[in-house]
Amino acid sequence: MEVTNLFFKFVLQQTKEMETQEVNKITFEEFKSQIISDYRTAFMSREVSLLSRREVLTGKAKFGIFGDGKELPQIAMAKVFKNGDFRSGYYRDQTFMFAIGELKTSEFFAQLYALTDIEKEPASGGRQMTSHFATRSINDDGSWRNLTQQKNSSSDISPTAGQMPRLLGLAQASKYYRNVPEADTENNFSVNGNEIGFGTIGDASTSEGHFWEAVNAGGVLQIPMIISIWDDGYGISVPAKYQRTKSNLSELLSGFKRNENERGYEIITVKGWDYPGLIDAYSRAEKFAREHHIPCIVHVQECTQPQGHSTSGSHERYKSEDRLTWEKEFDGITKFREYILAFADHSEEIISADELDELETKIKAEVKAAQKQCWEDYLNPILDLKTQALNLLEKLSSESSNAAFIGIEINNLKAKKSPFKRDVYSTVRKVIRLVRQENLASKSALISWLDEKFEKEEETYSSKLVSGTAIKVEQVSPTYDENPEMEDGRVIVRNNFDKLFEKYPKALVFGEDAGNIGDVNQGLEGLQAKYGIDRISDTGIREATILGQGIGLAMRGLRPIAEIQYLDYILYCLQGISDDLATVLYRSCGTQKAPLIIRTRGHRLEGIWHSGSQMGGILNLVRGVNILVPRNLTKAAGFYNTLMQADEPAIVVESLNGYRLKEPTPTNIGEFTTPIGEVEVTKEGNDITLLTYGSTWRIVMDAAKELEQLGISVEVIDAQSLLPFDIKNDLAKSLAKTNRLVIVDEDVPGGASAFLLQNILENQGGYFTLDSAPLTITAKAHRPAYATDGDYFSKPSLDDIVEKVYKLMSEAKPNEFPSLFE
Ligand SMILES: Cc1ncc(C[n+]2csc(CCOP(=O)(O)OP(=O)(O)O)c2C)c(N)n1
Ligand SMILES: [Mg+2]
Repeated sequence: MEVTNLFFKFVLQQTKEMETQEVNKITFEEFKSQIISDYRTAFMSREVSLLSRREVLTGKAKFGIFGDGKELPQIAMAKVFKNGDFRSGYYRDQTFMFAIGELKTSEFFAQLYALTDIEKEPASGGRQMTSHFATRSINDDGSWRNLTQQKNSSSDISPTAGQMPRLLGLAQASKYYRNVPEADTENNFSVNGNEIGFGTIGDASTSEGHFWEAVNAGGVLQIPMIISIWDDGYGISVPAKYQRTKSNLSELLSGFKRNENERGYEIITVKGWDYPGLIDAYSRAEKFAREHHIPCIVHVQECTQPQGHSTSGSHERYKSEDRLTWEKEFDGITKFREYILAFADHSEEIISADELDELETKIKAEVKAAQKQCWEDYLNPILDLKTQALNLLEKLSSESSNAAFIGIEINNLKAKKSPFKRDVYSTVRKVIRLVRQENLASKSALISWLDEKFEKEEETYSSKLVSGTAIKVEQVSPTYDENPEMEDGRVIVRNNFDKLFEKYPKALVFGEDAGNIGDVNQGLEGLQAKYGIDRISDTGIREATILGQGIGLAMRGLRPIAEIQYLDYILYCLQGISDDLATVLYRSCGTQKAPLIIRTRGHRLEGIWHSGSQMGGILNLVRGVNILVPRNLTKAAGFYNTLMQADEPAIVVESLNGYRLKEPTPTNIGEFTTPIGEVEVTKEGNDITLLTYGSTWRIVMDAAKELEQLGISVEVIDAQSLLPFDIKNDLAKSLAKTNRLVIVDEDVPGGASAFLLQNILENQGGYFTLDSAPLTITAKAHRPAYATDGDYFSKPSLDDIVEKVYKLMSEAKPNEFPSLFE
């Protein structure tokens, strides 16, 4: 009788919220095999953690951070995770990944050793540190896989809570697909918007602003998302009382709870060692999220960390004896075992203690075998590399007059039983330096071997920063009537967006004031009324999660345009652009993409937080994202048209003071493109090349006119695309003619201008054609002071440009251009 009580308690809990369904759907036999299989997964995952830590401590792997102590909740979460669903989680989730069948033990070890074979380490091809999980979303040619037919995990990042903003978009995509079904005609992304975004986060990481911003936004959006908090009471060594106002997180979060009157969250609290309780918690959460798009928080309390935080230290340093004893007693696997064996005490056995012991022994052996095989898979190619190098080195040594020195290097390398590739290559490179004065066939053979290997290693470690599609989009110039109508720039970009939303049902735009009023500068005016609130929408003031929404939506096949109201405020989401968006393709080794367009506006306004020109700072943090700085709104529209045909992320910085300037209206709105990675010569000249971009271009053009009057023939080039910059080396061509270079921008000294200089002088070899030292004319190092005069003294003015260019020419040709101020 008692037995059935236990069994039925389980079944009832599992179906508590499903009153319409028949209660007893599974038989005891099925229940038994489910339990044993779950125990197997949990125990296997634990064994992986234990063995992996040993691998780090014995020096075979560099660092380890594992999911021990969080096994049971993840097994419960995996049970409700269906095809089409997406995870956005963190480094503790190995058990979940095992349980959904998207991680093999061998793959876990492959990542631990940084094995670079994408087949063996599919999450990142050896690029990511251990426990950074991912599934494959795109094929090798960049096309989408059918994400509804597989279980999906967005690629993990290390910054705590960095996964939260992205989670929003992953969940919001379901709502979008449910409301705009024509966005998925290929049926690759959604089945009626039924997919859930599952987020996981550690308790201490909830101290981050990203967490609260994402929770708040998710409640506003009412999207199918389940946030699980693995609460083990610590963030490395720092306990809950230093992390948050109230140590009980669900109590702290209770203001977000929904009630009869107001939307909000379903908040569920459960213990991390309570197997049936966890199954119940997740089956309830799933129901709310999947069918009703009600966001849920599952606060999993009393998780443990059997091995402490990571391999970097031991938790005995900061946990009390009592805590450590409690953690042993309430270890999820110990408790699960007790739960399973308790059935026998009540006369109907699931498995005996002896059988369970036997199972454990078997699992340990399996894990060990997988680890051993993986270590060989990792090491053998390097040993092979070592053999190849040694053969070439020995041949060289036999011919070289430096044989004695080479011999030492050979012996050092031979002595390394588990070498890194670095040991092999470094030896070879050192030997090449040793024989620098010799001319031997065996030396040439060694050099060719090294070149060939390095080409492959370049692919292994440095490929897939971008897909390369953006620079390949077919170019279509804007066409004009004979007497084109002149329109405000904002109307041109608005009309272009109108065409894009008509053409691409996958396109949506969201941001502060983007919906109802159609953005503060009215570049989206009237479009919400035309395309609906799902596609053109307002958001709260929350740049980090506006960005995150965009990343998640893009990862689910949509073409989001995230509005960051002003370039000055992009700093709030620069972390996410840098850590997450810019690295998606690279860190997943080309298996995931997020072609998000960030639309913003800046340059040449007035005031410390309203002049947005921090381009150098941005440029240096977001490699992997296109940075486009159109000088007018036609150019901007062209960039959007190009980007929609490519699959790369981009930031488009529109010119804030360009919206009310008149531009001729193209006849092929929505069709013309602005090439990415190409500069434009906007005025030809012979004496000097002036490179600029964005709003400064207009000032430079005016300065160029005046300089012409002073007898200086200026070639003005608009960079327009900073990342990538000038792939056709047009600057070098211009310098070959003018032999003088001036770069003008309104960033700080050494900002974007330094980036451009490096490109031109070093990459394009521009240095060799210069007759004068290159000059940068930039803003001051401080933020620009307010108003007209603040601008005049903070940023390069027409006077500054004219004088500095003149001075450069005067130094070169004093007779022709006498000094202005002497
Ligand atoms: C932004 C950022 N700050 C600091 C770290 C270093 N760090 C890694 S994990 C961690 C503690 C996280 O604790 P918690 O969220 O409770 O997760 P747990 O490891 O306990 O599961 C810290 C501080 C980081 N990865 N990212
Ligand atoms: Mg913690």
